[in-house]
Amino acid sequence: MRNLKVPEMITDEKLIELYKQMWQIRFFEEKVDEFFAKGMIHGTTHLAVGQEASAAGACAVLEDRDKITSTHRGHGHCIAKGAEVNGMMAELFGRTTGYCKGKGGSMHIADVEKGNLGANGIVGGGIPLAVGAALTSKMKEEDYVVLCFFGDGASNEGSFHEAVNLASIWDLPVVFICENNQYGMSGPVKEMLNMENIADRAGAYGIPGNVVDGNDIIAVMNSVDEAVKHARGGNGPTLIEAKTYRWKGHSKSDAKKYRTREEEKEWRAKDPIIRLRDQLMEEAIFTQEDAEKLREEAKKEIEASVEFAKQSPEPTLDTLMEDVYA
Ligand SMILES: Cc1ncc(C[n+]2csc(CCOP(=O)(O)OP(=O)(O)O)c2C)c(N)n1
Ligand SMILES: [Mg+2]
Repeated sequence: MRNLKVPEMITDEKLIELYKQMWQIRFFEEKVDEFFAKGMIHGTTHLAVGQEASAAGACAVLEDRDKITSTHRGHGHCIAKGAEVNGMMAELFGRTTGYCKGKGGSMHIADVEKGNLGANGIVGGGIPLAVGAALTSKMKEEDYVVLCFFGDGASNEGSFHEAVNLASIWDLPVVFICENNQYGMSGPVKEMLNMENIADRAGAYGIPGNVVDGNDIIAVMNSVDEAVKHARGGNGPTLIEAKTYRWKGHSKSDAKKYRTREEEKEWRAKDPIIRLRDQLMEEAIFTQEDAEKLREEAKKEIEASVEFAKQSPEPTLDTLMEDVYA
């Protein structure tokens, strides 16, 4: 297809859908930010504004039967793996129509039917879970691949090293995708790692490693597609590092004193959504008008999810102990 080299299952229609999906993620996060500040969303939240391309691009090349594990910054992963935004927003608002009937919040959203094994409040916690799911796939011959999202900070957890090693020696069908957004809380990755690329850690475990521009959805798709094929073919895991940036603070009340406004500006200029828009316009896949319409549609859908959440009931006191223990 023209100048855009994309995996074979990615049609023009899919690219257009992905453009809209990235706006859904962006608007979802903006709304969460707004209602958190208004005191209508409780607990805590971690927003992935700026990181839309790694979530949408990586999930785009998966089959429905494939699975993902997510992180504390997981709203984008959820949406990209097919979650309903109404149920997600309702969960954040603590309403009974939410994914966990309003009792879990941001870091407990899972959607097993869609293959999303869940967000995780434990940094690095999803990595062994992904490897366990991949082991299940292999032992039961279920032919699904597991895509494991985690952050740069998580790559310094013991769980990462143990899990990647096991996946490697057992040739498990898992793709590790590290979203390197340059910080783990206030810790710059440059100070937390004595190497340029996290993907180079793949060498220590004898698996392929690949660095991609995490703000380029096309690059993410191509890299993940190759890794998924490698995994499905019985050749074991790959470690992909998607270099990106989180536009917002780590979580609530972050004054971002550990970085400069200039740096933020530089990364905002690399907006992954605008980048795809320009590519699709250049390739005449859609017009500026189409792009604007899709953006508006995404915005309306997210606004509707807020209305859905607000109109949904809160759990009653007598359900306090329900669904708490399995
Ligand atoms: C095991 C564990 N240690 C520490 C924390 C506190 N914590 C929450 S998020 C975070 C930073 C994680 O950084 P990274 O993996 O780069 O993900 P990002 O927040 O940048 O998406 C930390 C230290 C935690 N939740 N779990
Ligand atoms: Mg990080």
